[in-house]
Amino acid sequence: MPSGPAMLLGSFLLMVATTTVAQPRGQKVSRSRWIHRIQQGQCSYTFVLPEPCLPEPEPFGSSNSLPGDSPADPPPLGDWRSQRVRQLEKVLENNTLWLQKLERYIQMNLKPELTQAQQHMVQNQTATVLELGSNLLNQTTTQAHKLTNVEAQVLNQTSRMKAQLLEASLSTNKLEKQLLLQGIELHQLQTRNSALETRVLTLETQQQAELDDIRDEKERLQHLLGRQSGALAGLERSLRAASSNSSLLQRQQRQLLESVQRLVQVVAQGPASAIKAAEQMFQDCAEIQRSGANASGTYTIHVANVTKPRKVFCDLETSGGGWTLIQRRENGSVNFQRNWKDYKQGFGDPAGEYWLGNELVHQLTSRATYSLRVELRDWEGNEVYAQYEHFQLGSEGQLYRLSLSGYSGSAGRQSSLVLQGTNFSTADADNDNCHCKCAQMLSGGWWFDACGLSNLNGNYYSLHQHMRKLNGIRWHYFKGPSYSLRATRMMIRPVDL
Ligand SMILES: [Ca+2]
Repeated sequence: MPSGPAMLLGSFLLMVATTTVAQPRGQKVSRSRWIHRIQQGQCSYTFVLPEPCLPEPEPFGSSNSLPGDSPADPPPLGDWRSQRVRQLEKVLENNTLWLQKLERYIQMNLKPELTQAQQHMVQNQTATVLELGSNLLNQTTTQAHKLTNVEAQVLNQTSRMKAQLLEASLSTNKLEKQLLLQGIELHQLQTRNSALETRVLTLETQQQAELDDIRDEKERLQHLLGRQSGALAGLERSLRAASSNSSLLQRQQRQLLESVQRLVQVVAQGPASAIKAAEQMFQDCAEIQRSGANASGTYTIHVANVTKPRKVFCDLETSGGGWTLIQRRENGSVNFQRNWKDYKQGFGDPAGEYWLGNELVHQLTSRATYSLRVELRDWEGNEVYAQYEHFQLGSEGQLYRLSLSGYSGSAGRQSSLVLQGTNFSTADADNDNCHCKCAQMLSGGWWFDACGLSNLNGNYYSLHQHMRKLNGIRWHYFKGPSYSLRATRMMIRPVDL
């Protein structure tokens, strides 16, 4: 394979031959110089060549002619040609010499540069190889160092683990020994336990037998106790009858005294007021019933400490009769949205809807022990009642405080009225246990607590409008908190009827 400079030289020679023989390709600078460029890789070479100088051939027939010779003979054609060939040979010789010179020059100038470049390349490569070698050597030593470190660590770990294994095996041996000892102890305990169990069993059977004896004894005693308590109850009953008889006698004596006083007054006033006095004799419906009346209806009563006689409705049939109605709702004909004074004095019609009045009820219930019966009817035709064994109303100074006890009846599993210590409230007298004003929110006058589970004096709502009414006629344990009832009655009678 030819080397780079040799190829360059070949190209150059080819170029010279081309410029000499064929048409010049380069750029003409002057009359006597030619510039030629060659691109070799990244390098370009520029050559400036002298233009070949050719002697002008003598014109054919002009040479060797002497002046005055006329007409001289032209030279022969063969001489002119040979002359021309000689001239060309001379030119060729010149060019060859010049080329040889050029070749020498190139050889002298290019060779050291080439060898220098080769040496330089070789040096560079050697330096790179040496650097790589030293790097590799460094890395190898580092790795070897790391390896020795790791090896040392592994050896340390192994020795530590061996020591631990040894310790573990020692402790395992100890544990095995302890387990063996414990097993022996456990066995001993089990044998003792079984012995104890048998003893306990025998004791238990003995105790069971004793227990059975005791139970028999207890049953005998209970039987005896039952008989004795029966006898006691009988005694109590007779005692209560005796005491009630005595209180009834006292009461009748008092009433008789009052009647005598009134009769004395009547006699003193004359016969005109005799009929009126007869009406004033009855304090409540129970007395009217005792006097012989047996039909429910409107009657007139005169309560002690109450100046005017009052018309009331008496129920003389329900559950033994003798009931004085203190409240009745049945059709919404009377407005129950009233003030304190109205509820104190009473309002409405005794034959229809009405409220007897807190003052009168207070006077009645403070003279004798009364019971209360509340009767309720819903829009589906169900009728229930709530009965309280004892009912008493405080004075106006006590805000007509309610006292109830002994609830029974069918209007719910428990009372919808708070039994003790609830004051009466109206829209203009807030005596409830709420920060709010229950009477204003729920309407009517009632023993609101805060604000309680009932209000039989609420707004009256007709059928289909009675649901979801918080200010209606409510009794929680009968129909829930927002069902407005169809009809209600509240009535009282003395306990010792
Ligand atoms: Ca309040």
